[in-house]
Amino acid sequence: MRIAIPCFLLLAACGADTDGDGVSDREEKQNGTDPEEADTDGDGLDDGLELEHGTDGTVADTDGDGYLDGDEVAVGTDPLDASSGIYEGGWPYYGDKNDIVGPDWSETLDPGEVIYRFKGVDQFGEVVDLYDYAGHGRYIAVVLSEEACYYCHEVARWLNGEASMWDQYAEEEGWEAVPGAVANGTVYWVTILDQDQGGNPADATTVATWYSVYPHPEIAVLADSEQVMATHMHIYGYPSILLLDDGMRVVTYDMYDYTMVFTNIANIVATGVP
Ligand SMILES: [Ca+2]
Ligand SMILES: [Ca+2]
Ligand SMILES: [Ca+2]
Ligand SMILES: [Ca+2]
Repeated sequence: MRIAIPCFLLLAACGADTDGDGVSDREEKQNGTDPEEADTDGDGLDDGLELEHGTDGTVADTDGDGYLDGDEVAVGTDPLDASSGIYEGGWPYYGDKNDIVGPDWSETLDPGEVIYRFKGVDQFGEVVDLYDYAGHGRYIAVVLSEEACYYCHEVARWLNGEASMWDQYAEEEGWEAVPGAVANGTVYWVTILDQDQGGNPADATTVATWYSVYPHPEIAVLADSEQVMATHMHIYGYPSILLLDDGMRVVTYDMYDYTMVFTNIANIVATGVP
């Protein structure tokens, strides 16, 4: 009489499991995964777990929704369903964000300082963690605005590809590449509103209204209902914009201005660095 012994009980029955991911070397070869690499596609799920979840061990984002299989399993969204994503807006997600040590910034927000971990409700009513923008190898522009800020509206129009007073500035200053860089994800852009038209704290309605006027698919609009960013940024006027690296460290701080960050973004498009 023969007794079938499952591989996980006796690997000798199926051959060695060199990388210890619960899948034998032989089976890995059949599956196309790497017998010497527990997480072949580097998505945070070991090859054995990929088999359990039915995901593709050789594709980091099996359903192509922009979120890694491992992140989806950790958060609880469906890694096999593109309509089930982490943020409805499709904003980035960073599984290791708790490892960012910060904030450690001064009143002047000098280069290299780690910014405050802001969380605010977005135009779809979801709370977004700013640190989810870290870890993707991209720079992040974070602009603090209010509804009553004229230049903030003009820049939103410009980024949306509508005629704006900014067209002329862009031509004069060499910033023409900025809207395209935001649209194609070369840089991330996050708009934070902390006041509505009447000077009251922004809320979910404020950001939904802003989005209805400027429906940019790549820009999260977040409400800072507690006005904590204004406090941390020591602002004296809107807009004030930060350019951050992918470790949430300040690259540039434009207080009551945009110009240095726009030059940085144009430089990133041209050379890869700000
Ligand atoms: Ca293995
Ligand atoms: Ca994997
Ligand atoms: Ca996915
Ligand atoms: Ca999904």
